[in-house]
Amino acid sequence: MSPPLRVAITCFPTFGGSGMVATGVGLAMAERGHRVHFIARELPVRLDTLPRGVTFHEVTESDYPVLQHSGAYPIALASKMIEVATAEQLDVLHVHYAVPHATAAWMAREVLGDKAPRIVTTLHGTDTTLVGIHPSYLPMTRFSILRSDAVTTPSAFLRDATWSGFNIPTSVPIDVIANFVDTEHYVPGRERASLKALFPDLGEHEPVLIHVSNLRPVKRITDVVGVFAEVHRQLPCRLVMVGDGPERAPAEGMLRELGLAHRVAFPGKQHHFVKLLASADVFLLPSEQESFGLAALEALSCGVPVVASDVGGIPEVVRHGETGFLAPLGDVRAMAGHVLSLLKDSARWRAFSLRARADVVERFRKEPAIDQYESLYRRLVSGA
Ligand code: GMT
Repeated sequence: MSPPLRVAITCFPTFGGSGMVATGVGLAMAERGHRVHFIARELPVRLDTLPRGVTFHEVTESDYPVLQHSGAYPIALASKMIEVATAEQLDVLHVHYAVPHATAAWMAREVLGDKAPRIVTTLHGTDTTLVGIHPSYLPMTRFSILRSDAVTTPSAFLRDATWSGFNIPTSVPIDVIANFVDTEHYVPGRERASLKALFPDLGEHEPVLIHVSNLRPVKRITDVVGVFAEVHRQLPCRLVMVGDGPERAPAEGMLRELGLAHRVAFPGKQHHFVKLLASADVFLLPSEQESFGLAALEALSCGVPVVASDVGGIPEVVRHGETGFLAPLGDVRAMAGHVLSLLKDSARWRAFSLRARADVVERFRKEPAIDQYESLYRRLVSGA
């Protein structure tokens, strides 16, 4: 039997898919008996308990006034990586989201020399499509990606966007390891209680649409509101917007202007929202860009059909006409039409729901994804 690995994982600790995937990988590796260290600014959101085999290392920065706004965090992070790698004799350092994590990992390796762990960089989306290719970050991000021992993306879309966006030859390997979902946690289970808690006057058969995100511009929150308003015009319904972010206030304003504010709930950031999610009828994701769409995957796992924009990696997750519908970016009317086609035909909705769950169980279970990460780690450590 191969010896357990010593792995460190770096991610953003905040709400967001990259941190959730990173945490899921780390916890699953620990369940398999590996020693796992999380290195981050704060305890990652989904790491609310530290199971056996898992340690958290907080990156702290000097509060010296001169350093304010200096962007010295990558240096503090690299220093912590060096400390942990040395003390724990790490085999692998797996960073999620390239900016600035892949660069900090490269700096740490320069210092550690022969004793450095293998570096795996998992790109997640805007680190390639938006932030990483911004001229302020591009040269260092490209360099850090190229200096990683392995690079992974959650979708073929993001692999291709990385090759083209950073002008990296396609001969440079990028492994696609699709994001995964805990299908035992994200289970179908329709009940009205969690919806009634948000809408005490909810009618017995009144449909509920749901959206979950960090409510940033890339999610096109006004399109979520637009789709809801269009559907509501033809079929009275409700909308739940889970999460928080800069687009919340404009969305609330738009809903007030439309006279629909009372039909929409904003419960804010939620740690445990699976019951709410599973009880909704349709999940909306009209994003401008999405390397994968983890929230849509969680909805599908609960048997909730998804209506989304046909962009990025979403078509790799949502099967158009089978588990949900895809429409051109910004086509609010088409999306509303798709939602209505599901809500007005219960047999159709049920067929989509069953297929959604079955497709997720077939293609996006956690264990096969963790097998892929584990064999990637083993391959790097063995030097093959
Ligand atoms: O780049 C971001 O928007 C942040 C990132 C995150 O941390 O949530 O989201 C990206 O990574 C997720 C996990 O792999 C994907 O599910 C999201 O689609 C992706 N977001 C974008 O591409 C906009």
